[in-house]
Amino acid sequence: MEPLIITVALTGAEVKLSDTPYLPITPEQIAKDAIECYHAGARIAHIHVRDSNGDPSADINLFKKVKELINKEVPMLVQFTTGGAIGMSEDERANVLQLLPDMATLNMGSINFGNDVFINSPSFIEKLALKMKELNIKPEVEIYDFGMLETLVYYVKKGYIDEPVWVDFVLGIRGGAPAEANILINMVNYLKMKNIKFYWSVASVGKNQLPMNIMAIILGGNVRTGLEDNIYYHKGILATNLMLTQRIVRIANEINRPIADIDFVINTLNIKSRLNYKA
Ligand code: KMH
Ligand code: ZN
Repeated sequence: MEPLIITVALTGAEVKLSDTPYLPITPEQIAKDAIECYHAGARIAHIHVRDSNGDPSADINLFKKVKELINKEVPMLVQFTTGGAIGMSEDERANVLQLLPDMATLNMGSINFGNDVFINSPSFIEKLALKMKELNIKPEVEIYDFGMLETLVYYVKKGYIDEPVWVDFVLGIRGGAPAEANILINMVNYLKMKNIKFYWSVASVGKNQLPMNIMAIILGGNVRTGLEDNIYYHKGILATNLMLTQRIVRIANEINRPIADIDFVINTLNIKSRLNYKA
C-alpha cells in the first residue's frame, strides 16, 4: 500500500488549557510537540497559535517563531491555518501566508461549526486560493460537507487549485457531514468520479478520531491526528500529541502500511516550497 502520510494538528483554536494540561500553547511547546511527532512518523504539522493567556491568536510573530523552531530541527512540512478561530477577520486569517509556510488550509465553504458559524465566502476562498498559488503554498483543502466537493471541483477546473489536490475530509463536526464510513467512502468516490487527481486525509473529532483514522489507513487514505481534534487517548485518559501519533504508527505497522518519509510527501504532493521551485 502507498506510504501513510500523517498530519498532526497540535493545538487548534477550540481546546482550552483547562481541558487538558497537554495542549501545547507557546511557540516552544508547539514546536517541541511537532518535532517529537516528526520523529514518531508525522510529516505535516498543522499549526494554530495561542497568546500568553492560551487564547487563539493571529499574531504572525508567533506563527513565525513556531515555523523557525520546527525548521531548525526537522524537515517537517509546516501547515498554517487560515481558518484561525471563529470571529477572526479575513485579514487576520489570511495574514499567515506572508510567512511562506509550505502549506496552508483552504476551507472549501461555510458551515455551522458546533454552536458557531464558520464563514468562508466564495470571495475569501478565491482570494486565499490565488494567494497560495502565487506564493507556491500548497493548500490543504478542508471538506466538511458534500456541497464543498462540488466547490472544490469548480475551483480545480477554474485553475484556482492545482492538482494533485491535497484534500482533508473533516467529519463529525456538528453542522458538517457525520463521521461515518459510508460518508467518507462516498466523498472519496465522488472526487474519483470527477477525474480530479487528489490525495486525501481524514480528520475527525473526539471519539470519532481513531475509528475514522483507522478507516483511512485501511482504505489507502491518510490521517490527521492531534489534540486540535481530540484530547483523549481512551475514555477518561488524556492524550498527548505524541501518544496519538505513535498509536497511528503502530496501527499502520500492524497492517504493513509503511510510514511516508518526507521526500515521498514532498514529491507526491508537489510541495513547491521544497522542490526549489523556480517560477
Ligand atoms: N478552528 C476552526 C474554526 C483550519 O485550521 O483551517 C477552523 C480550523 C480549520 O481549525
Ligand atoms: Zn485547524
